[in-house]
Amino acid sequence: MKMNDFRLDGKIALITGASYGIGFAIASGLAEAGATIVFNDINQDLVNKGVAAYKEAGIHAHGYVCDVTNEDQVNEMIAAIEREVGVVDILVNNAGIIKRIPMIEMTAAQFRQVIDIDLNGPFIMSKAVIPSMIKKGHGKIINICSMMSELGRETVSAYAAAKGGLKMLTRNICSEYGEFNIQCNGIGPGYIATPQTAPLRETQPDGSRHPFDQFIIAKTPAGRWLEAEELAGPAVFLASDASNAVNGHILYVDGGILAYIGKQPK
Ligand code: NAP
Ligand code: GCO
Repeated sequence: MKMNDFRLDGKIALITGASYGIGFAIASGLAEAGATIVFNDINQDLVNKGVAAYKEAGIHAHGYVCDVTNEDQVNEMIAAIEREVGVVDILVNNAGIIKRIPMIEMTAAQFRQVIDIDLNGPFIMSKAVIPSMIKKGHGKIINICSMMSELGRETVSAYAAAKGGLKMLTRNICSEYGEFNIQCNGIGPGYIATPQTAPLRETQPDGSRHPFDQFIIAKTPAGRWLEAEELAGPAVFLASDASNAVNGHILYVDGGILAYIGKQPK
C-alpha cells in the first residue's frame, strides 16, 4: 500500500445534489484529494450558488442542472460532461429528499416521490455512467445511504424503504459489475447537521433543545450531531485505489449509533 493510493489526481468525480450539504462536503474532500469536481442540482439558481460556493472554497467545479429522476436529462448531462470535462470515474449518488409524515397519512404520490429521488435516481445515474466505466476499465460508485438503511422510525416509511433499497442496489451493482473493476459501496451517515435535519434541531419556544435533538444526543456515543465534513475522509477512501478490494460494503459513519443502545435518561 502506498499513501498515493488515497489520491484522486486525474480522476473526475460527479456528485449529485451537491450545491450544499453533505454533497458539497464530500465534493470538497474529493477535490482536496485531487479530483476534478462535477456536480448537478435541481435548478440553475442552486447550481449557480453551488459554483460560487465551490469557487469560494478554491474549487473550480463544473455545475449542471439535472433532475436525477429524469432519465433523458441524466443521459444528456452525462453526454455533456463527457464532451466538456471527461468520462466520470467516480459517481456519488447523494441527491435525496425526506418526507416526515405518519405512514397512514402519507399519500401514495408522496411515497412515490421519495422512492423516485432516493432510489430510482441512483439507479438512473448509475446506469448512465457504468458503460463508460466499463470501457475505461475502472469505476467507483458511492451511494449515500442512511441509518434508515438499517433501522426504521416513526414518520419516515418512504425514506427508510428507499434507503434500504439503496443498500441492496449497492450490493447488486457490486455483484453485476465487479468483474469490470467497478466498486460500488455505500456511506451510511448518522445524524448530520444539514438543512435536511434542521427541523429536528430547532430550538423550542421555551429555549430548550428539540426533543429529537436530545434523543440523537443520547443515541450517539460521542453525544453530538456529526458534521458533513466528517464524511469526506470515508468518501475519499471509497473513491480511491486504496479501496479497490472493498465492494458492496456500506460504511456507516454514524459516530457509533448503530452499536449503542443509548444513554440512560437521567
Ligand atoms: P439536503 O441538505 O436536503 O441536500 C440534498 C440535495 O439534493 C439538495 O441540493 C437538493 O436540492 C438535491 N436534490 C433533491 N432532489 C433532487 C433531484 N431530483 N435531482 C437533483 N438534486 C436533487 O440533504 P443532505 O442532508 O445534504 O443529505 C444529502 C444526502 O445524504 C441525502 O441522500 C440524504 O438522504 C442523505 N443523508 C443525510 C443525513 C443527514 O443527517 N443530513 C444522514 C444520512 C443520509 P433542493 O435544495 O432543490 O432540494
Ligand atoms: C430523520 C433524519 C434521518 C437522517 C439520516 C439518518 O428524520 O430520521 O432525517 O433520516 O436524515 O437519514 O441516517
